[in-house]
Amino acid sequence: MPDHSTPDQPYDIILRQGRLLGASDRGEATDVAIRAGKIAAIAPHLKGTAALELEVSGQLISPPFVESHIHLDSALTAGEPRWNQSGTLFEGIEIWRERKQNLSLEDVKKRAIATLRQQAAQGVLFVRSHADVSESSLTALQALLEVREAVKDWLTLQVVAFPQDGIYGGKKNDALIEEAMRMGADVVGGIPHYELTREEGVRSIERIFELAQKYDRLIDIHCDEIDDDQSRFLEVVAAWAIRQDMGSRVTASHTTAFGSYNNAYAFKLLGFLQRTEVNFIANPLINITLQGRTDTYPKRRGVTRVKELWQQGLNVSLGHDCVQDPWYSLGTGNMLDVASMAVHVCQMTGTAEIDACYNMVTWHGAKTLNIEHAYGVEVGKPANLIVLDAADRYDAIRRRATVRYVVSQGKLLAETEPPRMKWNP
Ligand code: 17E
Ligand code: FE2
Repeated sequence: MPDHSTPDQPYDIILRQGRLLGASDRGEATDVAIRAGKIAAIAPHLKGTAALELEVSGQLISPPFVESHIHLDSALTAGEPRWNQSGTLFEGIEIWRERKQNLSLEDVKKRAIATLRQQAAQGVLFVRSHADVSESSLTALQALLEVREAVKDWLTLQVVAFPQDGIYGGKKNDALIEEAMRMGADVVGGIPHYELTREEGVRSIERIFELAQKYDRLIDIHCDEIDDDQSRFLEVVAAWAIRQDMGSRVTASHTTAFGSYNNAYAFKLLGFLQRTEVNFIANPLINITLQGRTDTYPKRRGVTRVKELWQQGLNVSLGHDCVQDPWYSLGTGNMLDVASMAVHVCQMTGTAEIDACYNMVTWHGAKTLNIEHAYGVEVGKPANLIVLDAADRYDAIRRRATVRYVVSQGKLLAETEPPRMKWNP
């Protein structure tokens, strides 16, 4: 790779001797130079100078984490107005229904930006957030659209118009989701398993595809987020994706019922899914806590078939889903927590499987968000990268390694010192 630095034209930043991760390699020691917001050069030893030189030998240089599924409108509201005592999805929806009666733009924006800062400091620079649009003032959506603009110099935010109470669960909801499209939501959402009837669930999927076509938007549906083995909306999503030939623009989130389907049906469905390019998002932290609540023992894990989908070559990414909200009172926004939980809950413990879980919070997330063209540490691409205090993917996940540096759009956005222990025997 040519070195374009001259004494009159230094780089902005040079990272020295980090292990640069590609999607399918283990990382070779190299220098990476950044100028004017772009990756300017990558070579084993760059000669130029830079305003900021970072010695990162032995550490990983990776593209940033991608948070493909979170609800920023409800983030940081755990306990308001009350705690979720049953731990179910449905009690969460009821608590949120109360909390969302007194949303203001300030309230949502403040919590969303605080959450995004927490994420970005831990290396997340691309986020897809759902915004509940089944509340008649559309405050959550308006607020997240304003946040998308407010953070755009350091983080890319996609906003999904998410009809939490169902498109047909309230008289105004259908009009509200269409208004959300006109206001500029990036993605159409849905929740077919929570529509009042199976038929309305199917109809909601038709409506989602119609809106996506009309407004030229992506699709991301909360699909079959229940342990009910009869919840079979994923097949409807697959059918529409095949007919409309828009698979890679479509995402099925959660699909936890897939973990409860009988194998005869699941294998047939896997075959249909392979005729699509539908993306999948599992949220292992939330799925393992919300699902299985009606079981005694044996108790199901309530997570979709991550390993099998991945083995079949389908695109699977992982999300945090919640940070301190009515569905999940824990969470810090750390994507390595999410990847670690996937390793455990999905039994992805083989070496290639652990590496895949890392890729599910990086490259696969970028594919889900349809931002691959601008993603990756490659010459000419926007200079977004992180440096992890880790030797490889396995080490990063095992130790939830500290994200040492976060470079966003060519600038050093955040630095964190790894904790240092003093041993006094
Ligand atoms: N709403 C929903 O339907 N499912 C979820 N997992 C969350 C909100 C967090
Ligand atoms: Fe969700």
